[in-house]
Amino acid sequence: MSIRSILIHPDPRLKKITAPVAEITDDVRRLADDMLETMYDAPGIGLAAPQVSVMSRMLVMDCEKEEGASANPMVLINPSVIWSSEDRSVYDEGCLSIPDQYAEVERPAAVKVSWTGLDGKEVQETFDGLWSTCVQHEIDHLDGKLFIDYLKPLKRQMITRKMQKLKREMARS
Ligand code: K1U
Ligand code: ZN
Repeated sequence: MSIRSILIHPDPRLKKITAPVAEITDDVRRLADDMLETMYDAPGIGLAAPQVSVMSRMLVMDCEKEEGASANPMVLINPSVIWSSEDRSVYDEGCLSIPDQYAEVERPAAVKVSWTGLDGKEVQETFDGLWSTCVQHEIDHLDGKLFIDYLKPLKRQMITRKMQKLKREMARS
């Protein structure tokens, strides 16, 4: 397993629609392990393949936050939302590709998602709470969408400028 580097916004790869995973190969299993290790190391509660420069429809997440609870890593291959609740909820979202920037985003409170597991079996599950927010945020990444795309243009522009400055500073050091 190895930690992969996470792309920072703005980057054209974070704006692209990803391609479905055709077959679960050793490369896909290795990518899943690396993505989980990268997510836990960051630390984060989710990570989508394009954030580590792989343009495939795949994400990992673990939103288990209970004190003393054991890890609950999930790997979703070719996920899609098949039902969204009418109820909406607001969460102060962050993104590993937009470090240290947070903003409230409103989304459906619950979603039913279908995906393929690493064992090749089809799975359907309904998520709510932070799991629901996270899975929607990660599926957005697979469709080239960032949480800042839900914000007013001025706020989005302000965050993008901060990220451009951060990338210039990172390039210098
Ligand atoms: O996709 C990503 O960039 C990961 C992102 C997921 C996410 C966070 C909040 C709402 C929706 C989706 C993160 O994990 S940002 C870091 C973060 O939220 C966190 C880090 C450590 C502990 C708890 C949360
Ligand atoms: Zn993100």
